[in-house]
Amino acid sequence: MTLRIRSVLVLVLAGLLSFVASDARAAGKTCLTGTAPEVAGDPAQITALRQTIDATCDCASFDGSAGKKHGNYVRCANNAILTAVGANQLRPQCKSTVKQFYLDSTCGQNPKLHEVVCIKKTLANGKLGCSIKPTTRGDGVTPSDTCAPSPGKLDQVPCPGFVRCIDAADNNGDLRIAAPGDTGACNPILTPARLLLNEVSPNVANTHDRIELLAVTAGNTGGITVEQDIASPTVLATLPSIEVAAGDLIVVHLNPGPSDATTSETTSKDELPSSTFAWNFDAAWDVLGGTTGITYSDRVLVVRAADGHIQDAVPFIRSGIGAPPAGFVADLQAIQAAGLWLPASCGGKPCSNTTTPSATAVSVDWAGVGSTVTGKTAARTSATDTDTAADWAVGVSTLGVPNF
Ligand SMILES: [Ca+2]
Ligand SMILES: [Ca+2]
Ligand SMILES: [Ca+2]
Repeated sequence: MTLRIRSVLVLVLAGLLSFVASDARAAGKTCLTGTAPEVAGDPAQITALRQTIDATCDCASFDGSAGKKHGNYVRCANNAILTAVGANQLRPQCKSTVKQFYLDSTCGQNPKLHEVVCIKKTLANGKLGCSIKPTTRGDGVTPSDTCAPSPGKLDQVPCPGFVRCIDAADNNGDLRIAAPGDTGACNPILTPARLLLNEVSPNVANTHDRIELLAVTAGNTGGITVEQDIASPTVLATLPSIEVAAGDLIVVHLNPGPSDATTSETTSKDELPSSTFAWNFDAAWDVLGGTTGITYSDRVLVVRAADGHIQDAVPFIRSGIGAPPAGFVADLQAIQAAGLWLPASCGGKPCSNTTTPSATAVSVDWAGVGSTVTGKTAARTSATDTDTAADWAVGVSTLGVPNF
């Protein structure tokens, strides 16, 4: 009798638990969907996390060897996901959504199988899917047709050049792979532009600071960020998708003000003309940055590619305010160690306030810049980028036009 009551209790409890569990699963489906107000923050949080993961877990370095297998890649991504959740930078409901981006990747897969991103469309219902499929057998040469279409039933398209399903198949950029927003075709492969920091106005009143970037190669700017500091970076701006030509200038308007446009130019340099928006430049791409300005002290500014690699880094100091703080010195040492700034050391030692030359002496001094949008700026003075302080000087603003 007692045993029977216990069994009933166990059954009831099990039922309750499974009810709670299915309820939790339902909550788990609300990432990017649903009407809860916090859902609106998901895309920005996921985008920021993807950049962190790309910078931390370099797909190309997971070559399928011991410790560098697909599982290691997914674990690397998942660690970053859990860290973000712990820091309230990702809602727990989004954990599995983001993890799936990295599960569905070629990173670390067996190199003999020549895996590829494969988009699948079921013709009967138009449903889209995407997975990673081998293009050869284990001998590395015999073709495998697992991503071939099945006439009348299945459209399948391989997307060579992509390492993740989400990058290849999410055509409308809503972070989900689904019809009708997505088509079942591979996204075009965009060549990223390479940008240099070209001119900076870091001390404009009301933090309407300006950063001019120079495209040294043609390509797309989508996802390129401008950041302040290395060890604990602040993202000042994330560039929209613009097809730029070599030599094009981009002016980033931080904390946009009363005479700035309210959107960025993406189709032409005079899309939002200065006749309407007085602070725009008709010969440059005007792009809106975030609401945080540059801290006008001793700071490293960085241009970071969408894949996480630093394209350009420049250490700026403001002479007259004393020796640089430890955070600046460490950031300077980091870009020197990465080969992004010269000299590589100060007399053979990491540059500091006590070395010869000092951390200050190898950095660009931006003291003397103006406090209006037309005031003096720090700018490159030569077309040759030597990654040294000698490339820069403070002078009359040439924002929106070539420096020399
Ligand atoms: Ca989509
Ligand atoms: Ca413009
Ligand atoms: Ca300029």
